[in-house]
Amino acid sequence: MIKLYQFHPAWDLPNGSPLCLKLETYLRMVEIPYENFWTNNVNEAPQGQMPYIDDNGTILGDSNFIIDYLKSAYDYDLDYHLNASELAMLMAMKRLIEDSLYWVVLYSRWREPRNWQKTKEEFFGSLSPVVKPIVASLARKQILKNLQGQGMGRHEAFEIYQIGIKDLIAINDFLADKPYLMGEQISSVDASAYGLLANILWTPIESPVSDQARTMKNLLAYCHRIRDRFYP
Ligand SMILES: N[C@@H](CCC(=O)N[C@@H](CS)C(=O)NCC(=O)O)C(=O)O
Repeated sequence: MIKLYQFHPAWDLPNGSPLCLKLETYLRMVEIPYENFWTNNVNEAPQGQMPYIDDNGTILGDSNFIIDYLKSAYDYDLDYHLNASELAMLMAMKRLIEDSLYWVVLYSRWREPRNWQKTKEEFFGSLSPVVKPIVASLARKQILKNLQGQGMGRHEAFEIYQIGIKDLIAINDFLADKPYLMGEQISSVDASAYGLLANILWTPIESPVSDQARTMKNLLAYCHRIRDRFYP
């Protein structure tokens, strides 16, 4: 059985990491049996990031490479019903979620002082009072450095949230009144979307982006639909 390594669950979510939640949701969508191994030790991950899997000795990191591996190893393609142009659309939407909106969420959690206290408590609260501030501030420093490197962190807060709101509107408009992003049937981009949107909607991290998401009826219904179906 696949061993899924990911961070410990956070808030009321199966995972507070959007990409860990994405992969767990994907495994549920394709009904491949897996066992959760919760750990905060990124040093054991092949690329130093979560999630990663161990499938009978095949150890693999990066949610997208893992999904590609699962497709060939288990001969199950969630996107089989899509044509080339739909697959291109799916890819663009996935990149928007994982390579743009993801960084806005990271900023809201790790950079904003009011939210940082909540992030710190949730992610590092179980550490001893001596170790907690040191580990938390080292992790924060690294994430802020990544935000600078990626470029999102170089903007003013209001610009970052403008980017995030535009991304959300694009997802919401693309979804429109379809049950899933690519239509009637679930596809791999729904796992990406759920992983991030659940982390925007259902955590105590406040931002103009979470405020906006909570007003989007179709998007909310969509997230509830996925939660009810795959996390009954
Ligand atoms: N491209 C990777 C990105 C994984 C990623 O960014 N993981 C984050 C959590 S959502 C992480 O492990 N961060 C800790 C770190 O970078 O030290 C994927 O899709 O799995």
